[in-house]
Amino acid sequence: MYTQGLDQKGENAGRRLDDAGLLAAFQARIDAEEKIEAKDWMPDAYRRTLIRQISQHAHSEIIGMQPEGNWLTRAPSLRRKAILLAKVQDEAGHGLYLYSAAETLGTSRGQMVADLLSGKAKYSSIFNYPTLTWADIGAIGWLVDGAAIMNQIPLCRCSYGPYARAMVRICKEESFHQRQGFEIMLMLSRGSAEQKAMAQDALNRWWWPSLMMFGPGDADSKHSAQSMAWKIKRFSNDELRQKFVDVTVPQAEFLGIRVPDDDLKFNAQTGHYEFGEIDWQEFFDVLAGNGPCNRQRLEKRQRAHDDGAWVREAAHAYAEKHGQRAAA
Ligand code: FAQ
Repeated sequence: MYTQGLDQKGENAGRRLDDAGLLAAFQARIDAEEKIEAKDWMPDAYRRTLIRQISQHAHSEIIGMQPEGNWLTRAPSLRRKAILLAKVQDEAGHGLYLYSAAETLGTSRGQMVADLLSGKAKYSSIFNYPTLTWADIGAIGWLVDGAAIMNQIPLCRCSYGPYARAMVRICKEESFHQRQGFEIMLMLSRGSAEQKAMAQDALNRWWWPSLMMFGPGDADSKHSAQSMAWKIKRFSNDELRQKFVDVTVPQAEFLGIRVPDDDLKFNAQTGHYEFGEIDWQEFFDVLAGNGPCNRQRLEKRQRAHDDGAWVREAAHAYAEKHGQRAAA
């Protein structure tokens, strides 16, 4: 019997139970592929890891609306505009599911947003790059959503139930996003010489940052070993990056555009593409807040948060009024 409800807020103090025994029972559940649910006992470090990862994932979805939102008014047709609007709204929905999943672990949305705005919590490096042309919207759908799916399909089997379940719907929507991005790239690459050049330029600028989305190489990934033992992560950063390259290079060939990597080659013996060295200095610079758009993204998020203060106040007042009525 597991100790449900013992540790709902992550406060292990005061328990007169054998930690080693609890930890062993917890790991046995993980090893048996049982889902851990919100009220189950869990080690504080497991809880903290999930809050970190899920909240950063939520922040990525929310900040990720900005580079695409930038093109809503400039989409080349009404059809494209409607599709892009739906996609950007999906990303907002993903952010909200994920904040809710993180809240089941005892944190609050207010705290998570405060950590984002203060710069304490990260969001995906990819969203610190600018969207300069319409082809960038195609490249984001194709590459960024493509990388997101590669990373997130295994998260549907994550050991923490609320996160795993949220990922199922998110992955379905991301698949639609990836298709719409690829379709934009297909139209451009079958279009005029200028359109094809635009598609190539977008691939040139988004390829390497997309590979960085998977995180540092395995040797530098400080959380991977523990997260894999807890079955939060099912594959390492490098394994997922390799899968992404293997799937995406033939797609670029189909589009007739060139992956910007002189070292890229197919190894018939391993069945995998070998690719060049990632510029890790660029990755760590972006993480440190020095990417092309870091400041702009956070400033815009802060402004939106300030502008929305009246909505939060009204929602609180409404909830309070109804709470009082229910109590009366
Ligand atoms: N950017 O030890 P690891 C999307 C940090 S959603 C920024 O390997 P971990 C949808 C990492 O947090 C995209 N930071 O860490 C969409 C840690 O720092 P910390 C987001 C990164 O957690 C599409 C440190 O480096 N997806 O695109 C990055 O085991 C289109 C050490 O790294 C998710 O969040 C990075 N790229 O593995 C929306 C998926 N990589 O926290 C709009 C869930 C690493 O100690 C438009 N997350 N870091 O300060 C994950 O799977 C994992 O958290 C990883 C990192 C794989 C991202």
